[in-house]
Amino acid sequence: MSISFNASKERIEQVCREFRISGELADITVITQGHINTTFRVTFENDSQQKSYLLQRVNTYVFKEPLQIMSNINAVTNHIRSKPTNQNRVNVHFHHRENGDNYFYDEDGEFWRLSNYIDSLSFDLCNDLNILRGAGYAFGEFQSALVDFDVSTLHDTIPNFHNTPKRLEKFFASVKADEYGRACQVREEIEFTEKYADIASQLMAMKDAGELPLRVTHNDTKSNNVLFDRETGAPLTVIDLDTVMPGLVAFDFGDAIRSAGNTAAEDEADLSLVSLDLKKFTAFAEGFIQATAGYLTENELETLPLGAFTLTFEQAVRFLDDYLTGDKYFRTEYPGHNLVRAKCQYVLAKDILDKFEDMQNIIKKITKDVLK
Ligand code: GN1
Ligand code: MG
Repeated sequence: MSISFNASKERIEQVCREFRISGELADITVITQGHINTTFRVTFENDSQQKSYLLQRVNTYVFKEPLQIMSNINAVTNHIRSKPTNQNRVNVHFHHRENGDNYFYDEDGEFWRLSNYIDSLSFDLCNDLNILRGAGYAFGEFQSALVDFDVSTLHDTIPNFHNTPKRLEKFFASVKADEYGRACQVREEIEFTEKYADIASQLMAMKDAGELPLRVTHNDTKSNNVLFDRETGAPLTVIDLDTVMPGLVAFDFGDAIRSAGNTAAEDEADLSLVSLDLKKFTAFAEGFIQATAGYLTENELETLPLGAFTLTFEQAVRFLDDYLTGDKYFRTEYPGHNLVRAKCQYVLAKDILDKFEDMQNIIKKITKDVLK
């Protein structure tokens, strides 16, 4: 049983007991996916029967109001549960403590929560087009289930999360301050950012002009945030609802393409391997549009490719900003990791731009086929 992420076995056990988990602690495994929260699979044994749970320490540097994220998640998942759904669906539910809270602050002020563990498959990088279609469908279905949810009741847990112009403003301030003396290493990336800042700001401009509706969006639609059935490959549920907030459809579609449409990993160091795979793009878009076409506006459908560029570009800027400001936001595995991530995302953003027309034609064709 090896534990890193500086949480002791004793602390982990103490927290689980707070959530009224009984039995003998049999195993703790760190789940390394995710760059923000710290996640463990904890297994307890009762009468020779093992049962696992998912334990998370929420990063309160990123999520300043963890109670607000719990409240958003509760509201949204209750709404989804009230809807008719396919038989495959599995729900994430948080355990309560004796006092009724579904969270626990330990004596160091760390915020913990515990949920059921779903035995399933998830993919950081996937070449199976059926799985990608399923991922598109799952994220689309998530959004359609919330189409009648009152957006204004959600807490804005990370204000301006996908406000690209705001992200750019902060980035250029970091370049100017150059606190760690790293800006000289990334002149090319800074220039690229300056050059495409306007295109990447178009989505927000359309939102501000009332041309795109605010909806309930997931906002962190990485491919590994969909769980699949181990046997059938059917999507089971969408996870990681911490960033559920009011947003644009293009955010969810775009961030998913950034992640699932890449021919390589998010942090691939060999940039010659990084590109947008139009087959993956098509598969994801087919699933997504099938689940949403009934209500998406023409503008929304039209801005899906722009979402793919904008979210990839924004992510490049966020990784590079974190590199320039001392790697405080995203967890890194080695020095310079955020720089490697940023370069990969810049190359992908450029390739997405080069394939813009192809993407537009694909979306048009899928929309026509689905709506027919
Ligand atoms: C973070 O925690 P994780 O890995 O699901 C980040 C996303 C980024 C992503 C990049 C709250 O998500 O916005 O797109 O890393 N989450 C937050 O891999 O900032
Ligand atoms: Mg996340």
